[in-house]
Amino acid sequence: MKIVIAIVVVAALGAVAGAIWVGAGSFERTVVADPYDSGIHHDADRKRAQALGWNVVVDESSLRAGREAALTVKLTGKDGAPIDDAQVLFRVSRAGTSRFDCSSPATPSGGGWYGAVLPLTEPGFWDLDVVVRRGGESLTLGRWIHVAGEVGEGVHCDAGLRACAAEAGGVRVVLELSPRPPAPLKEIDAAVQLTRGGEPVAGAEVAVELSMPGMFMGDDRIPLRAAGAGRYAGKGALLRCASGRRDWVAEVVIRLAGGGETRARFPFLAAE
Ligand SMILES: [Cu+2]
Repeated sequence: MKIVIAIVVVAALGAVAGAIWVGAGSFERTVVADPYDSGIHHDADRKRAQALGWNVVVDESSLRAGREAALTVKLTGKDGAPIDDAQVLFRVSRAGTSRFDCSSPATPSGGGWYGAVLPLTEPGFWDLDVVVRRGGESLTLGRWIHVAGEVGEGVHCDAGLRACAAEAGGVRVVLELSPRPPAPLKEIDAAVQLTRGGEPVAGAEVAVELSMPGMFMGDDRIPLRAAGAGRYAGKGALLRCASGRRDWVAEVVIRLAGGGETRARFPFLAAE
């Protein structure tokens, strides 16, 4: 009797798995075949961009759903040299609806980076058109982008598990640590996004200080380097606590270009 039930269960699971697979497959086809009006144009532009050596890379690591989502791309030319003198426009939309259509001119921030703040209000896949104008050329480069869920906020956000945001001196600070959670004696990647009123904060000096509340763990400081569009990133390492404690605080220390220092504290739990 038990064997019969097991066979039925396996068969049922098989049917479910099949349904999911078929569903995912047909979704993929629909999207790829979707003949949205500029599709043919895109293909010609893609070839022209290849001939020119132009390339657009979207920085998805800091992309979070929200009314003021910071979207940044890097534009490069032949041999990967950054292009800073282009006019760039972002156009975003979602498949099958015009409800989310929006466009915005992007602002250059050096090193080939261009950024704009757009309402990417829902997590998931979006279509991005990057319209690049430069020296008589005007090309539209299409990209699929994945927008992650909203950043957590407040004292209960564990920065070891997700991106967390805090306000510090009028600046919105988003911290991301990886791996998740950070492990002692292993390399740790820290990335910080700074915005003020939705605008990226450039030219700041940023570092992440790792400490344990009420316990001196030595100076553990990760200096971050500017990565364009208000983003700062760097690598460091987490120490191991001899007492076995795992509760750390990552404190983002920001020295603003106009002077003045501000700090934001992000508690997190390290891996065992
Ligand atoms: Cu300790």
